[in-house]
Amino acid sequence: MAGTDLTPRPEHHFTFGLWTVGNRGRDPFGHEVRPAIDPVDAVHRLADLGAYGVNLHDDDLVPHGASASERDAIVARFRRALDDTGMCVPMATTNLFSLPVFKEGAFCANDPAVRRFALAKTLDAIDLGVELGARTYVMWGGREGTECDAAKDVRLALDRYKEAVDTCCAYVRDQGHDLRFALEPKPNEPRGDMYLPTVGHALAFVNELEWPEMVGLNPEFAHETMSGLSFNHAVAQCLWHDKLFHIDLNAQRIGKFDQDFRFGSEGVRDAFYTVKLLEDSGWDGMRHFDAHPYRTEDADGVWDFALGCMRTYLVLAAAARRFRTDPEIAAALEAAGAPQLASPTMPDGADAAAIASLRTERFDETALAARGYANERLDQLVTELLLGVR
Ligand code: GLT
Ligand code: MN
Ligand code: MN
Repeated sequence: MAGTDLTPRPEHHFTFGLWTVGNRGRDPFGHEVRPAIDPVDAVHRLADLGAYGVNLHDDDLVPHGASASERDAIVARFRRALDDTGMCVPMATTNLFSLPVFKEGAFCANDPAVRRFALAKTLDAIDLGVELGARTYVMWGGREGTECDAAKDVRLALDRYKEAVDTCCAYVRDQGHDLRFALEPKPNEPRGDMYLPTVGHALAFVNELEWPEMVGLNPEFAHETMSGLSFNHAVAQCLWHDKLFHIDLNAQRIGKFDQDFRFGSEGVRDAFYTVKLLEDSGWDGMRHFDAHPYRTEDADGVWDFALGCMRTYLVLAAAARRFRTDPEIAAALEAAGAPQLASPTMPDGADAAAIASLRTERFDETALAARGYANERLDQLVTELLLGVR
């Protein structure tokens, strides 16, 4: 909408993974098409574009197998880039999916030695994240799952998953770190079927943990959409449970591989309702983009991609503000009965008297059924809002 300021600024809390702008365009059928980006350059470029921070896997910054002195030199140089730009690292995570040793799983591998290796790698990565200031630690179980269901008992795998998360929590408590964990669900890819495939599965899993208050979710737009589910509903349920600890914004079409497209490039309605939800709820966390530039892009296209993610968020946030003030939308919401949902169904509670009174109440079923809810009008207004004519 003309007049809307679409300049990203640090106060918008936009963050990118080093692995997102650093994605080199490799896919299952083709090689890398872009050169590697130095993490220090990524920090500077993102800061210039108005981002607030960068997030990383252990191996994104410190190559696997680096010596302790190499690690310290790399971290010190990266730290200087953060200090020079004012950027921060709000979230860190572990790469438990690239190395061949994790081909059968990491926390849920059948071999206990692989599981112990995965846990040790994670504790090192937690130290790295905390050293860089991270307060959220994402756990995406990229290799936790199967193709051959005969090979792994799901109930035992979940026992081992719980054991790993509990151990990480115990370590963080013992160290006195100010760090919370965010589980990231995904239904499949790279495994045929993955554990904790959706937000609902992960929320239920959290309840079984030793310290459930330390563990929440990191839902990703693409991952819920792969299952054909509504991302904004998933995020809303996370908020309802007080479990939205982080969010991965990107774009995806139902029924395709994990596309990780630029935010809003597909599914713009769901993207709008997600932004509206985050803004209306006053969620004060990061707006993290876990997306990749198209494989068609050269180095310049990477920064077009990053700016595009942030601008689309700001466009949708502006649309959400107009939604709140548009009188025709307010009238349509009234006609839809949207405000009525805030009234309790049992205003006097659920004691015996209230239940007796419910059961003797007279309902005019015909009149109730005859009511129209004006959803067509409301939905068309949203369409026009998003198409920029309101
Ligand atoms: C990987 C994955 C993402 C996760 C990252 C965190 S790694 O890029 O595709 O969805 O969020 O581990
Ligand atoms: Mn993804
Ligand atoms: Mn993700």
